[in-house]
Amino acid sequence: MNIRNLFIIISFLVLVSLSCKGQQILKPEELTISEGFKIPIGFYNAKPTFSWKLAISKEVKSQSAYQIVAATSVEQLQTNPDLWDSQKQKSNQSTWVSYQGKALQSRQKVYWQVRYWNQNDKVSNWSEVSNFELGLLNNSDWQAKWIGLPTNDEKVKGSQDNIIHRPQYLRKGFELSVDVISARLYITAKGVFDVAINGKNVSNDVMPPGWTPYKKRIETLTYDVTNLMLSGKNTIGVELASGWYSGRLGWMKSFWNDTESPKILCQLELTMKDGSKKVIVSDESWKGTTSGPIRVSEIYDGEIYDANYELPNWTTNTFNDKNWKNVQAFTIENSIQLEPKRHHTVKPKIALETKEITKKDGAVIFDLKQNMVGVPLVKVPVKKGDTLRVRFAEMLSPDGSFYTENYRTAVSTDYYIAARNETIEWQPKFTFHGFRYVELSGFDTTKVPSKNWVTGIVQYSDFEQNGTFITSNEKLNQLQSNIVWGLRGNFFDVPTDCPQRDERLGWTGDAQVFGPTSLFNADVYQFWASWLQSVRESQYKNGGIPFVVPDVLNNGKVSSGWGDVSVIIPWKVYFRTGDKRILEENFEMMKAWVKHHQESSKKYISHMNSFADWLQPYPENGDNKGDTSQDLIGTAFFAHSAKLTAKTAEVLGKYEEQAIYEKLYKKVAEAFDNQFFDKNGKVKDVPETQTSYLLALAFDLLPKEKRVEAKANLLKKIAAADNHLRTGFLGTPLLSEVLDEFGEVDLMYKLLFNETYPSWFYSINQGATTIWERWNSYSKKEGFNPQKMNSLNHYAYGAIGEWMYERIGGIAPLEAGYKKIIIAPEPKAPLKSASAAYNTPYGKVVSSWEMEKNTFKLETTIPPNTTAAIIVPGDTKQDLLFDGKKIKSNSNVKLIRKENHSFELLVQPGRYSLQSKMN
Ligand code: RAM
Repeated sequence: MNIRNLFIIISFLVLVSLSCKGQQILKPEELTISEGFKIPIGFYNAKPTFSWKLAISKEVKSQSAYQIVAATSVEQLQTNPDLWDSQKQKSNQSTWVSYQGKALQSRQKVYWQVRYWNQNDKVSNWSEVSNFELGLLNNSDWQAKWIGLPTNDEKVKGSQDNIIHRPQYLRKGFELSVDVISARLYITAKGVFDVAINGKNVSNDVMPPGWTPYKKRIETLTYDVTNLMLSGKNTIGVELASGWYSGRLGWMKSFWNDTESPKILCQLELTMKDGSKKVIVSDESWKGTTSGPIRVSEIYDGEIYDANYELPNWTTNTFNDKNWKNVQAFTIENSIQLEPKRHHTVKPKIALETKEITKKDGAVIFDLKQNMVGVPLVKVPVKKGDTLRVRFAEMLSPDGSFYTENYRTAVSTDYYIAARNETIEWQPKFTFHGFRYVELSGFDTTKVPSKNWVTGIVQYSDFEQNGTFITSNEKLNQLQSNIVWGLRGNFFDVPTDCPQRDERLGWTGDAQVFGPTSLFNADVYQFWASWLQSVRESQYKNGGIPFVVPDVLNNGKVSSGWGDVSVIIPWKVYFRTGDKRILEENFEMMKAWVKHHQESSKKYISHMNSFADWLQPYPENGDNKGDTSQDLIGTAFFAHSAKLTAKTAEVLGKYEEQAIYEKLYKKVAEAFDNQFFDKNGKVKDVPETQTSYLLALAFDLLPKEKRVEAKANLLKKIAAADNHLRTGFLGTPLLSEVLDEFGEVDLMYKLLFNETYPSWFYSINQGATTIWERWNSYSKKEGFNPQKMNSLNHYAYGAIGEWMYERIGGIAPLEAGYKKIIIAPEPKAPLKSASAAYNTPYGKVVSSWEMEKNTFKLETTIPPNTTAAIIVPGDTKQDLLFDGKKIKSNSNVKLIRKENHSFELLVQPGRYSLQSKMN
């Protein structure tokens, strides 16, 4: 062979290998564990699940197999995975794959990687190496003690004669003889805390550890503080306030639990350069004082900061604590489970600038033009001795004054007492407010107020947006914005009803109706999974679920439609994520709740107490509970929860139980029909309301023939209300579901686009920037609803979001977890276009449509490892165009039906551009 031929052969081989390389399947991306954690430290679960996404490429439609490896180090991972090698598993599962390796321990760090095979059995590259580190999983991992000062003894009184625990400042200095190479701080509080080491903040977490049923479980935080450690002397300092632990939660004295002095628990674990270990714990050796600058801090009432009490450098080595007291120390109790926090803490997420300022009676009002939740950051000139007063309001009264009646007894006012002439930069730490307006008084009046004196720091549980929804209609976009702000405002570590008045509690009914909508807007799986643990822990022995979780009302009472959160949310979360674990974790709770329903019934008719169709408009009886019969509501939810429990049993492969609950559901449905409906599908013996029909139809409680008649009766009721809704908390989320199922999308559009009371746009027309508690919380004409229970940030009616995304945007799961997706938008006037995007567990789905004269155009993206049914509305006598050409079935697209003014396609992952003629 001559040199030239050799050269040609070598060039050929190089080219072949290069082109093969080009075809290499891209590595899996976005590795997460359990409910979507990225690279957590202090992780809560020693038996995690693994998820990954397939990269978008022409070569990858689906996964046919995967391999996961896990090891104690990166080196081991690549040579000999010492914790787990799943081997090649033939499976299309790329989400929630259970770890099945060696048992993992507290503090353990695990490195892991995954690769997959595509539909043609071609293997991908290995993913990047990911990792997680476990927290302290058992109480026995703690050597530390609960410590604090006996603040209860100080007998300081708050605004309602409640006991106030002055915030405590706790510190400890220690010396290290060897340098640190790794440091972990494990910490929590009976109360809320902020921690610093050597003068530096450990994190920007807001009011950790958050709120759980403290008598059963307190969450712990883990921080990597390696970079904060010094050679030689070190100091740790913790600020501690009562938070949710010992305050006046609940609007009546009988609910308060304000006598227990707050405490902290912390354990700093150090690995030294020479390999040795050292542990610094909270114990009797710590010192504390209540003579620090935060004089008072209360969730409802606000914070008082007195700069005269400042303790410069108190978290550094230079501070002298000889005048501080010795703390009290208490051994940890076995009855309270200490568990790593299982969802993200509250964080400062958005900074809102002031848009407008006005002067009023010597004060200045700052308008952020958005109702929000969090704290103000004030940068204000003050003079020594001044008391700066910071007040809040969600809205102004017509005369420009502050509307604060709806805060009820929550004083919601912060104070800053100035020690020097200066421009301060300050924000309260252990309280939060719900507001759009901030009023300042008591500043240096020689200075001219300016907008930058106040910034709104929006705080909420640290999740990211997961879905987007935008249309050609401004008011609908405003409604979407109001829904998202309702979510931001009421996901403050737990789901709350409202964020501003003397309540802010984890109302179960509100969570039940809004949960599904929240799952579209944000990655809140962790948030719900975590709160459901609190719900389980709060369930009464008789299976009852309290009104609020954590159960600060502690009155043993239940309500139908509220307690059903225990069944509905696990099911909805499962259906959106496809993760069976949420069902496994909650199955026992569901069964116990259904049993409680059963015990509250006679002959399958419920007599359970209920808040009923809470805040229904125009109640004939004038009651907040509306007109729909409580027994009817209770029986409907009894049947529905039994049915969802049956479905859960089926998913979990518990077929005997499935049969039991199916039978129960049928029995209850039959009793419901006999008791509340006549033979013409009309409500009998109890008030005939929109909600009674909605419950019967949504929960499938009538025989088939009667459904049609019941629907006709529902339509009559709606027509009699001048085509307006008459639904409260329970009925509203079912309106869209039922009208849609029965082919009444036009009517649903009508209700959604109604401008007059009661409707969603009514509040928008009155200037709402969040969802209100009442359909008529305020009107430009009549002012505020005279009832004091009048929150302007209450997410329940935002439950319409679910339908907006699924049917206006057009994205819904057809199978659990969006393994099979349905893209079926309903384009109707007055909309000209709508666009939705959602990050499913498999990747991003897009559905974006527009109407141009009579041409309908749809752009959609379907992620790898899923399939989708696409329903395109249009005149089926004319052609459906795909990428501008007449559609032809191929391996990616199959036209499976053409009827009823629509085309139905079955498609593989990819991007599709479709076009039809409407007539
Ligand atoms: C009020 C709130 C809350 C509701 C209960 C029944 O406290 O409006 O949202 O769930 O009542």
